[in-house]
Amino acid sequence: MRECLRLAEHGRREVGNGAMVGAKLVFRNSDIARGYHRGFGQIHAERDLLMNYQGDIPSEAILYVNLEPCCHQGKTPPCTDIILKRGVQRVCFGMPDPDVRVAGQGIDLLRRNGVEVIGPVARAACEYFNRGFVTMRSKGRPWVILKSARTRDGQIAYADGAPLKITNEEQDRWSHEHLRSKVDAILVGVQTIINDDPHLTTRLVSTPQQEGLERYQPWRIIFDSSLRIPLASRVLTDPQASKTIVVTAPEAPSGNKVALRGRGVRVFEVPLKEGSFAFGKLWEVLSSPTADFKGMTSLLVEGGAKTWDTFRKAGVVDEEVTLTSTL
Ligand code: AOF
Ligand code: ZN
Repeated sequence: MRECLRLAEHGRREVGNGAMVGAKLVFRNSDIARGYHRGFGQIHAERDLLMNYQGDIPSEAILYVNLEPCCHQGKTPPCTDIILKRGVQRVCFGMPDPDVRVAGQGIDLLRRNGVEVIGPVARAACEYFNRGFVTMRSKGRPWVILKSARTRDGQIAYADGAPLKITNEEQDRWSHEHLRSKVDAILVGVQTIINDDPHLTTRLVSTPQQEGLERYQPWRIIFDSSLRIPLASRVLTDPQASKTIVVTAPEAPSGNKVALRGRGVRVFEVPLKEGSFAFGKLWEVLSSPTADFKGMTSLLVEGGAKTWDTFRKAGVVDEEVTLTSTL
């Protein structure tokens, strides 16, 4: 199952609002075939494997997969169809699928058709591995990491809002590699853009993780209810401007929306509720795929104080990372 997760890892950042899934066919302790879910809208891991491998499948062979095989027609056909058609007789799965279209029915269908189904065999590890997908399917929102930095005496900024550099280069490199590069989006409030004009990129990651591919750039989401964002800010003018999403209120000035959209920046409208964005609607917008947007399941909230507060008060923080100044 650990090897299924290793295969599944290739789909990280590619699967949009879906799951990372890997599969292996094992016969007498050796691998016959492998497969994984390569990206949003593409064939699932089991089908990938069974299309890679066209040979006969011995009855004792076991198909290992980290997620219960699906039995629904989604963007691709049900995995259970091809598993049955190809005569796989034993399936071992890591965790049940929390998607309501599957939710145990994949396993039932296989069993009803005489397949021996073993599992869940590593439920906690598999659920943690796919925590973005699991949180989205079970709570309707992404996995949220809140990252903050503070000096040893607890300061996060100067009182007048002037930028205060707290973390050192090594800490920044760490957060680019282990936080920013692992999430679908980085989120900040507009005041952070006004005060610090951050890049919000993964530029300190030394080598692209996958050879031959460009360095991954997560979405950059700016909370800006009245569209105060300066048009000269880095997130709107750098080469990754098309990976910026400004979340604003429907009543924000429409001229500003037009100006942002004209630069290739996405403007998502979310209604306000008691002065903050209505989270239910926000999640809906961020998780719903459109023609050129795959949806997302993980979010890194980088500040500032008001934005952290909004997320904490709403009880939607799954993980907190605080970097403390070394000086
Ligand atoms: C599997 N194997 O490799 C994956 C599964 O829209 P679709 O067709 O891609 O379906 C998405 C749903 O399919 C997703 O929510 C999850 O339930 C399942 N993903 N299932 O058997 C896979 N990626
Ligand atoms: Zn499937």
